[in-house]
Amino acid sequence: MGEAAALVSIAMGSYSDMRVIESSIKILQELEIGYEVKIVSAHRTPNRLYSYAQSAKSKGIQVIIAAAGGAAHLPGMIASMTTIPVLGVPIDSKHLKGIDSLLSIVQMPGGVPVGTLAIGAPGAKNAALLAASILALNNRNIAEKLDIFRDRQTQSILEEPEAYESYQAR
Ligand code: RP5
Repeated sequence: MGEAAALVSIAMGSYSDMRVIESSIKILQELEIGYEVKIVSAHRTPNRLYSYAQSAKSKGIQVIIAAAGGAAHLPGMIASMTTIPVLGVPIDSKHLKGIDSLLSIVQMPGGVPVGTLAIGAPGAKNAALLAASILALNNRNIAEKLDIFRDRQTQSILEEPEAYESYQAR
């Protein structure tokens, strides 16, 4: 997916996580960063998990976004098998509203880090932006696009509430 070679790989535990991961994809597309999306379930497809994590580096992947819900062991398991930075997105699960996912992902014992983002769509959006920041350290093109994104975002926050009506009508 994406025109360019994938630098970011998104792994999600289930196709049902796609509604959250759309927020990552939107940002990666806007910044024109090559990406791939895979469904990798730590407990339902363990063999796929192993080959996914162990082959990521040789495929040229530089950042992994891993989204999972419930007893969300996917990001930690991926991180255990690669030194590529892993950004964990806790899915806003049905019964515990993502608190389960958040605690499962964020509480990694010292030694194998997972950079954990917020629960749900805001976390997915920020995971993509953080991936872009990491890539931007060695990629001027991405750095410029990220600066433009930030400038536009700043411009979209108007000082006077009344100004929003005319701004939104543009
Ligand atoms: C996790 O279980 C997935 O990441 C998903 O968030 C959750 C529920 O999966 P489904 O029952 O929708 O397949 O593995």
